Amino acid sequence: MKITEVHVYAVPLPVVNGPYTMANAEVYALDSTLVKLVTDSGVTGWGETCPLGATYQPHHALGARAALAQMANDLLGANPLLITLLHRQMNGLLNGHAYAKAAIDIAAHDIAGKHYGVRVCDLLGGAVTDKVPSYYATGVGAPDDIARIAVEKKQQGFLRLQIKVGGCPVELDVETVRKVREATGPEIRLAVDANRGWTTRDVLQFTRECSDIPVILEQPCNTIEEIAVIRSQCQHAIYLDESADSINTVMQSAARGLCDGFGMKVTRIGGLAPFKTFRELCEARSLHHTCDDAWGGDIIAAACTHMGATVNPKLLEGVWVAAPYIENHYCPEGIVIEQGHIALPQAPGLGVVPDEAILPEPVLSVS
Ligand code: 0XW
Ligand code: MG
Repeated sequence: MKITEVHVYAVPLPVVNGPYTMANAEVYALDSTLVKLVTDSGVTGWGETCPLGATYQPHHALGARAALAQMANDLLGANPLLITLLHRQMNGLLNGHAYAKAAIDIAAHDIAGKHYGVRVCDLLGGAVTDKVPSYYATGVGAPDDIARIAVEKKQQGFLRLQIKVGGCPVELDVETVRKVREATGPEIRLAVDANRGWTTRDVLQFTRECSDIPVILEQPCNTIEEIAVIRSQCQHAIYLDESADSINTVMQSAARGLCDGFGMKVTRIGGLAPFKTFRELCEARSLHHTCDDAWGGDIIAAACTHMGATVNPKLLEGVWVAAPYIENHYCPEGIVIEQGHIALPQAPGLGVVPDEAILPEPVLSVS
């Protein structure tokens, strides 16, 4: 099988009831990149990458499309079924830019599933469930507002909540987390995500003042080095997110005992094939993790859901998708969250297909 066409689309994703607020950013709309691969067998596959603005990570939409433009011509003729060779070819064409290569990887998995007549989760080793647990991430906000949202999400069936903190005095964060815990009770698992926004001093103050509340601290500080400094003084489990930007970093962090898990994104690590390696490493060291992405529509949501379905339930922290923040899905049978869970698509491949009639013209097409 050979890739005969590569098409790249820029798809705007306005945030419903925006902005989406984090310690270091407020976003009102995202700029997603969709990739369509056409093969000589007639099978097509779709991928997506959608950085969360230009500051969440060293990724941005124009960079993704520039990286794809850099590789596209040379990917013509490649066999998308041979995913390891495809990654090596991409790495030989462009150093880094894993978040862009991930869109090709996801489209290749979509093609392989359709070609073999199996779901992407089956290609990834097999699903343990057809109802994949999701979780909801609040924004940063006033303590009473966030507590109210937390109660709403508990009533909607979410069993895990991620409370955004940072970008404000840590005393306010303490008040927010305390009010959320009082409002939602012990049955809701809580992660507190500072998105790199806390200092080591903030972490030490939070962990002291909230030592009675069993939350996960996700990416509390900007760097792994800062987290290493406070790790032994922190009463709470720590997950790395933004800092876990490669398999190598994951291996080093696990070996140094720097974390108890990860908030991991499919595109940041380079796609579903590298994420499978990450999943195996976490299983070898019993490290909990999510299967998320920064943002994106139904294609990336389906990719995260397929991967999430294959993770050992003992270790899966949930699959975050942007669906609750997206009004116009570009896949008619899009990914939706019901009672805190996502129904695993059952059709071969990703199981979702964009309606090309509502997509804009491609910004790049090579054949
Ligand atoms: C909650 N997420 C998975 C979605 C947003 O992109 C941020 C991210 C996180 O955990 O940082
Ligand atoms: Mg995070």
